[in-house]
Amino acid sequence: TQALAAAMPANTNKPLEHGEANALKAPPGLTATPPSRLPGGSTLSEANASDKTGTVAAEGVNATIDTLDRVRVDSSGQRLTTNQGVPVADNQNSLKAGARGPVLLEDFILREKITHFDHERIPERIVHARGSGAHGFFEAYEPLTKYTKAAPFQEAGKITPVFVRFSTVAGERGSKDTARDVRGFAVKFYTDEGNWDLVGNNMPVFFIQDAIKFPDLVHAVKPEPHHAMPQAASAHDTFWDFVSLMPESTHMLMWQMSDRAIPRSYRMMQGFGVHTFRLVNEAGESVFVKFHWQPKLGTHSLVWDEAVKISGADPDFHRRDLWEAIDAGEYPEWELGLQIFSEEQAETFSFDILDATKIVPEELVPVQIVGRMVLNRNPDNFFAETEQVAFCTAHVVPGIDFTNDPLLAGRIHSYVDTQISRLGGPNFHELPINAPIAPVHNNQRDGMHRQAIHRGRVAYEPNSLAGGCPFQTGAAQGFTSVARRIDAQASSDKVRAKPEKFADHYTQAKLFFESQTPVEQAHIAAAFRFELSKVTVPAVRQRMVAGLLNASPELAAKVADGLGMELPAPLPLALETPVTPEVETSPALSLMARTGDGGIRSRKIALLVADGVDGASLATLQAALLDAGAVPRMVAAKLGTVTSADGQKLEPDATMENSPGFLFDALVLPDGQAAAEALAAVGHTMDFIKDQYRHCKTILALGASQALLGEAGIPLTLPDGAGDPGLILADGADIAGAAADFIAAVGMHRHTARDTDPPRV
Ligand code: HDE
Repeated sequence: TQALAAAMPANTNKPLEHGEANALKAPPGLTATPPSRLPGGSTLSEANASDKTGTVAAEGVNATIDTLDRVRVDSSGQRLTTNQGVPVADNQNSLKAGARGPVLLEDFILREKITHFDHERIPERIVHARGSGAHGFFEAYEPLTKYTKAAPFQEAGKITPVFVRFSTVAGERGSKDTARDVRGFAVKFYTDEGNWDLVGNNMPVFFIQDAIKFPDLVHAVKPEPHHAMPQAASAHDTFWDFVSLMPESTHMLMWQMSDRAIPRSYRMMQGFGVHTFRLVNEAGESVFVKFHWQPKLGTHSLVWDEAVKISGADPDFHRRDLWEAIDAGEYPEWELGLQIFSEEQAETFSFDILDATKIVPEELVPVQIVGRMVLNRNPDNFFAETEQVAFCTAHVVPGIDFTNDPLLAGRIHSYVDTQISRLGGPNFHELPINAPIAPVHNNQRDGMHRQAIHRGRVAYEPNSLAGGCPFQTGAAQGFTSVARRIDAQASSDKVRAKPEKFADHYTQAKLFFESQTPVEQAHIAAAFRFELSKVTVPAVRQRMVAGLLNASPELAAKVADGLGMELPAPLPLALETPVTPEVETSPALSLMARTGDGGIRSRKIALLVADGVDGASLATLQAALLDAGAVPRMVAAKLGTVTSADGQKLEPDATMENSPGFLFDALVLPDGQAAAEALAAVGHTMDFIKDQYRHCKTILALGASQALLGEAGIPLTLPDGAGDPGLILADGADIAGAAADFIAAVGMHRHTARDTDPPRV
């Protein structure tokens, strides 16, 4: 069984969660076949031997796991020992001078255990403290040798192992997942030319243009220093004080106030490298590049009221979602897109590509899809992997290079620096999760926690005593920086200054707002209203609205109205001549641009059950949902057997108390007169239905349970009197038809025509 379990990345106990079709089938013997997403049906390992161990993995084994095997510990069947390997006879009683006497200093077993415990914690990340990680692989679709010699892009089908960590930014390590915040999207590629870390976010721009402002930004958004509040929130005075004085933040604020800041799932958000980078080919020629990750499941978000409620009922909402999906073999996948452009092109743009508060609109440079990334294995140990992983923007490989973006420059310094205190010294690259699969040979020695045992007496270069090894490769093989003029605009004096185009703070903020659908715009306005309503100093609110006036008078007016204030005069502009942008709107900036294939795979659906529920129609619905890849859950007033009208014994998965309605993507109210009456008597049922309705989710009410909608005060028509496509009422006659309608409606994610401010229910 152990060998079988090790051979399968997914949890064998859970196959049915995602439908029979996805169940892991173990052929006779122990050669299990994990669900494979690789072309030709081969598994990762069969197609790709592990470079680190140099062996071809056994059939069905993920080669990227092998490298960590030497440090994996499984204690099943083992005796308990001290850290020195000494067997422990009694782990319950300390050594005492007599049963009621004092504990003895001699008790090395007690002291070792307590001492280790006393030092279990390491400092949390100064930002992005809360995160979740997973292993997987990147697969190139086509060789990109024309543009880059970077190892992952050299051949079609080439696989590079990755470890990815998603995070929130402001909250501490134990804070909630669904805060309004930017999400980190950090990818470590273990390439055969060394590690490449693409440390990105789920938004393509940033708050500031220069790294020198970063400590101020972070101090402003973190809990206020006198009372350490609020946790994981930007809705407080110091944040808005800072950003209202920092007009370059306006574009990023639009993104942060949009629904992108409350994703439905890590699996359903885009990722961006943010800065402009360079790709460099064998000939040393370089082009500019922007990196984009596009989720296969489409981009989907929560709504604010839902995010607030989830943070109470399940602070681990995103962590759980990622873990459960991978555990069940429902591997999240993203495609990597590149915007590639030349320096000459860049010079014609109305904005500066070195400015991280600007995007390159896709209308100017289309996104070219070059590969995909699949996350197919959960970590074995959160601390050893997700907590100790150390991403650094300085980790680039031959074929990838930096630009002069002044924000990037600070990052190239910061990440390595911060790991030295967070991970306790300069050898954090030796931690298993950080170690490259490419061999490491150099003359760096010693330091805290050194693990490598270097042989020989030579630790310098040049040398003759070790035959000149390890030797430098020269430009043909090794990393070389692209030789470019320091400043294309030819000013080479030392200055503390910025390029002129950096002073245009509003054109792209406007572009973003104008590119949103009306519902998204309404959510942005509501988010500004909510956040600024938490600000206690009216002058800060006024200054912020004065800044917004320069980006969108319409938005500023809405926000001012929402806050019950007069419109102030706009903030003065830093740039005298207005910029003429290349495009006025860019549809790709809307979350609606990429909603996925309309499928409902991995969506959690609640089926409310009580004694007397109609068993046959419930079973038909459940089967249809499983078939579509969804995760149906029977939810009841309390745990314990529920008996259907036809006498079947059902075991609910959850209760309305432990899993309230807003934790589910959609709701089924099954048929059965007695069940509907029993549910109507429970207040939780009403909350369940109201939240589903308010959050614009699909509700299917069958037969007798339709009465519950009336009892919960659900309007059956939209505000304009039209029918509500998210409310499906059906009698018991055509369950299969009702199931199909329901699945199609859930595939629309939300029914925003129901969305009013304030909400009707
Ligand atoms: Fe970071 N950032 N950052 N950042 N950042 C860190 O590194 C920093 C910025 C991002 O899952 C820290 O290991 C500076 C932009 C992610 O472990 C630290 C500046 C973007 C993660 C740091 C920025 C990011 C971090 C804290 C401005 C998107 C989490 C702990 C110049 C492109 C990685 C650590 C993980 C983490 C510094 C701005 C993304 C302190 C100085 C822009 C995803 O080194």
